[in-house]
Amino acid sequence: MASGEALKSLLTRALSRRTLLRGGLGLGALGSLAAAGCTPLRAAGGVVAAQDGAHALHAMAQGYTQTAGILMGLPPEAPEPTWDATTPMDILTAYDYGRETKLPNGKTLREYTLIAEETEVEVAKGVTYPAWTYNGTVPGPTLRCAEGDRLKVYFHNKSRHPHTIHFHGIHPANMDGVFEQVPPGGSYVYEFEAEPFGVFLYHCHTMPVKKHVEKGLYGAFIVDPPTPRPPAKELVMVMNGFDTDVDGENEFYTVNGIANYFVDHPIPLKIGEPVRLYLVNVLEFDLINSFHLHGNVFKLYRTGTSLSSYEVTDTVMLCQGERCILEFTYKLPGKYMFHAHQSEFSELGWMGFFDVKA
Ligand SMILES: [Cu+2]
Repeated sequence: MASGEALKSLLTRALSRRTLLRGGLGLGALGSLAAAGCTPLRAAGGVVAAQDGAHALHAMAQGYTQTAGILMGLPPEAPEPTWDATTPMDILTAYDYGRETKLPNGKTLREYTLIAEETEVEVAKGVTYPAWTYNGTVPGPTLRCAEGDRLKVYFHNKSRHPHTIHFHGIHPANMDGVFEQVPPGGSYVYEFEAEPFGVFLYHCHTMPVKKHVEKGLYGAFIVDPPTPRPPAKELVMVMNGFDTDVDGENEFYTVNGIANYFVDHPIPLKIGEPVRLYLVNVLEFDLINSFHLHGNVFKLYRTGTSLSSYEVTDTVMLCQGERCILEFTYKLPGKYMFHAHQSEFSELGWMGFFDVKA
């Protein structure tokens, strides 16, 4: 039988472990925390991060912290961010192709700068939200390139929390934005070859991921096929939501960041004009989202990874993180609605119009 003292010690240990685990601090992280102590974090490139205690603890609490490759400050060779879209209408047609140069092997190098910041954004008429953003908007820049391009993404964290960038698509494990948590003031350079072609997304992968995504750290990532798709009017819609009263549910549902924006500002289209819509779902909290087109049907290319395989429908349902390309053409003039086919979402802002004219 355990003595009173032994039992007390056991209970204390169990309790502190549970408390730590509840805070997200796993046993593996405890090891790295002890190893890191209060000394500056070191990486292959030398002393890089003298974090203050609270932020170091926060980063370690993610459980995945590795510091290799993390720099302090933005590397001087990083290009100036060029993303200047502000409204959902801007985001519909804005692409960030990065700084383009040729490598000695003839391949294209594209260099992008993404900066995580805390930004107050408008999410509905008269409603602002304290978001976490890449380059100041929710969604962040639509990064665009072609299959086979070499990409270098300079990520700098100007916020008070650790963040990363996790890209969907093929790349090495240390470019995946999971293990290398970038502390406040830190930077990381993601470098990989863009493949395969399709419509992807990027988002922060710091735990709790639910929080870091819901706060606004995401954007569309389009990889064009080596032979470009046929000409069309191209649009990008990122479907999301905002939990403005912090109750773990969305109060507003949007495309490109502001509820009902495309009700007030219908998207102009022309009769007979081919339209290609890159659709990304990053909605947090709700398991699915959808897109329904009125007065028409579309070709649905799931994930955009095939040029020939599609289905023809008028509604597509996407889980969080799923993407697709829709192609359609209007034959007749008029105002046509598009919206989530979850009526609740559409009533809370996920609705808009195409205004089709001759
Ligand atoms: Cu984050």
